[in-house]
Amino acid sequence: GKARIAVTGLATMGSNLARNLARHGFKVAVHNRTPAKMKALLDEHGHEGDFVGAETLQDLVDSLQTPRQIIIMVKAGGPTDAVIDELSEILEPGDMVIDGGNAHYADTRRREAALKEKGLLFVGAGISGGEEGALNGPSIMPGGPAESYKHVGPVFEEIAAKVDGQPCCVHVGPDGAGHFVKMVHNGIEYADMQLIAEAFDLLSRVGGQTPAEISEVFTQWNSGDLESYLVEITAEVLKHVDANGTPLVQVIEDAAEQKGTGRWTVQEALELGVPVTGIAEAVFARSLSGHTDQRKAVRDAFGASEVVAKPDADLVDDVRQALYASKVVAYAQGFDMIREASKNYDWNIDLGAMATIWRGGCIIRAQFLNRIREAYDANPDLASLLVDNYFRDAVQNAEAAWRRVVVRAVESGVPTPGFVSALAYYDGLRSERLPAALVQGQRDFFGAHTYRRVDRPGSFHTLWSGDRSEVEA
Ligand code: NBP
Repeated sequence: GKARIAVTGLATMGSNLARNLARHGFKVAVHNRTPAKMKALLDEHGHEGDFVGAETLQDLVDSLQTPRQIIIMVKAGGPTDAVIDELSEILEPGDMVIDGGNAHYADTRRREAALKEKGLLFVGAGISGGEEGALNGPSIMPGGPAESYKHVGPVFEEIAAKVDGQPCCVHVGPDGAGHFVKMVHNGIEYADMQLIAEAFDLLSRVGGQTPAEISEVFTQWNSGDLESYLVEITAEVLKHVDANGTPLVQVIEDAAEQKGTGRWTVQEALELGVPVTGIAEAVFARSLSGHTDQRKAVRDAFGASEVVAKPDADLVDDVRQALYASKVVAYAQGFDMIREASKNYDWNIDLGAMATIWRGGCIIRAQFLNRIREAYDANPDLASLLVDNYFRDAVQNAEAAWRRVVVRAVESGVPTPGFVSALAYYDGLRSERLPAALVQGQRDFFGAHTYRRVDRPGSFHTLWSGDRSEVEA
């Protein structure tokens, strides 16, 4: 018989996804621009399931049941467009193209609209979990028309990670919703990693602990509120020594790279006007780390900062609480961003469902996401994750420790932009009055931008260069 589904693009992600499909009993047609990769997949893994090798896209299309479902797993950007263009020439109305790559959601919107014209269904699916996830169960965030999910949803739910028996896959919303949510997922991942790195830096430089000792701390934290994949792998990385017996973390170049989804998240947040300070600080911290010449110039000019270790009995637990509170803020900001985009594009995204499908398969998988799901399930209109009872109590309990840690960091010269900005965000939201009032006054002074008053309705302007009386604008 014909194949149930197809994968084109058989680099790491595509071949692992195809194997995952085959292992779950789906007959899967496979294709790669360079056929050697397709043949290698069949040679090495053909025994794992029912594969059909296709030399050309036309062969691939011919090998499928109708309506056809073809997953594209090629490099994002131009290569994805090239494959979509070619497919749209040979597919028939009702067929479905699924882009499982890391596309920008705006590209997904454009592609969906273009394929709709041709009677084709287009699904932009965010797939998280790297190569391991693709093979053993990723978190899948499919967008596209609701109708498309009827066909591809059951397949995706079958191959996705499962937590408590629930698949880490749900229809996110129309057109670019899936890729948008995947993008924010990656942004949150940046923030979470940065906060963990700051915790390590404090325990190392203020606490005077060795990487092996800090590894133990993270292992302990992993059995509490902070239990997560990222905390778990942090402990693994920290305890690893290289062939010379040196802790690996001490010999890895301290310049962090990025592929761009964190930057996209911040760019989109700026457009939407959502303060995702945790993600922004994480992206900028990576940029700063990469400016090695500039770092050296400033170290030469000022001398390298000397941090004197001053451990105290409370440091480890204070850092744990600061990490937790900062993490709540970073996730609150990320979910705010999804909510704003959902309103903006009419996506109607269920925030609790997003937390649910991130519990397994993906990089930010964590116990914590159960609490987020409960929060949004109890009240889908939460003004902020921070006001949910559980998180309010958690942040309130952590607040004193959080402030102590920020003070320690600032006094000792260990940069903690994630902890500091998260606290500033929290304090900003809590302030009865913000100095934004003064900013409005300044704007009115130099640009007659007007201001509103707290005591009566309307817009006002002070005649700053005249007699400084107030006029209604
Ligand atoms: P790559 O992103 O490295 O892409 C390599 C694949 O793209 C190969 O199959 C290659 O074919 C194909 N390709 C290229 Br390049 N240009 C093409 C063109 N013009 N026409 C047709 N095919 C073309 O693969 P990957 O790392 O497996 O990632 C696949 C997708 O999944 C990407 O969008 C990526 O961002 C996303 N993703 C990756 C990860 C991860 O952990 N790596 C995680 C989540 C998502 P060839 O063999 O003929 O050169």
